[in-house]
Amino acid sequence: MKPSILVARAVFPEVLQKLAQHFEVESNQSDETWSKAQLTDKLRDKAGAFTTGTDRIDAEVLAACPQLKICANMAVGYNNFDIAAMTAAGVLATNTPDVLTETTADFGFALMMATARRMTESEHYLRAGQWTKWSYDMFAGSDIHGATLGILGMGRIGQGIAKRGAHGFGMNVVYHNRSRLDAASEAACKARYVSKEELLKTADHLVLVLPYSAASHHAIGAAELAQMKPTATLVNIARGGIVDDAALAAALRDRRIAAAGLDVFEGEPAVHPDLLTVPNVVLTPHIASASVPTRLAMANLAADNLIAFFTQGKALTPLNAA
Ligand code: 8YV
Repeated sequence: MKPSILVARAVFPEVLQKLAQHFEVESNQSDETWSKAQLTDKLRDKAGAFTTGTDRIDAEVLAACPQLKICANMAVGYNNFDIAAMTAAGVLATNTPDVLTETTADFGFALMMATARRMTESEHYLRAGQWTKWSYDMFAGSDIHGATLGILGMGRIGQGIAKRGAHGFGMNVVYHNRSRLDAASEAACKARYVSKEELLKTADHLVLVLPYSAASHHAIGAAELAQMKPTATLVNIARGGIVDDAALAAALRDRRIAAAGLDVFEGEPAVHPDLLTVPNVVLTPHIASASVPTRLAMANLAADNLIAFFTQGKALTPLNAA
């Protein structure tokens, strides 16, 4: 008998077909939003799960699902998983590294440019019929080329953004990370390691690409925003909760920094109401990895993790040693 799995969210039909060759699949192609109790109920008799960042797997869920052996996340980030609880329960966790690096770095760079050059703010103005004449300072923003690019979190995506900035736009790249990169990686990115304080003080454009954890909760709050240049921009493509969104909205309103670009939010899909009222912020709905080829590659890697685990006893990109 084929093992039974749950695909918790809608996914590409071809990926579902591939999974159906190996598993009894219960899927959610209508993409209903399940409560934790509903998710737990659906997982109760399953050996595997195909999850996304919106599906929380913690000790409570695991306790109700003793047959569960693996959860394959279609995301590189995995803060929806309680890895310690999964390891304790003998449940393997996998994610989708590498396949989304370049696409997400492209988006981070695009969001930084849109933020610095006030693209959505000016589009709203045009659409509202307010554009009646040219003026010397209309939507004048800040430059990208030659500016100082600050990166907080220098993993694969951070390095991708650094390379775009250093090699494509002649930016001066500084970064801060839990651990310093080796010399060869720093040279490839033309990036200089600095303290968090120096990063905040010197960046013209600060991009956040660090994973969410208790340690990175509100890594950018009122105190950090106060250290940034009043002309600086801030981009968050990492996770909601890394920025204190209320503090950011206040800083944007008072022009304590120039602008922000946000793809992720605390408590998303809800967005802090104050962010919706300030003009100097570009807002996108968590789409940094959303190119068609990349989303397909992510879905295939999550599916291939399930297939490899059940057919060869070994997943491709494991996160724990369950
Ligand atoms: C996903 C992401 O779209 O990979 C990640 O960590 O944030 C995004 O690429 C999202 O998490 C859906 O699972």
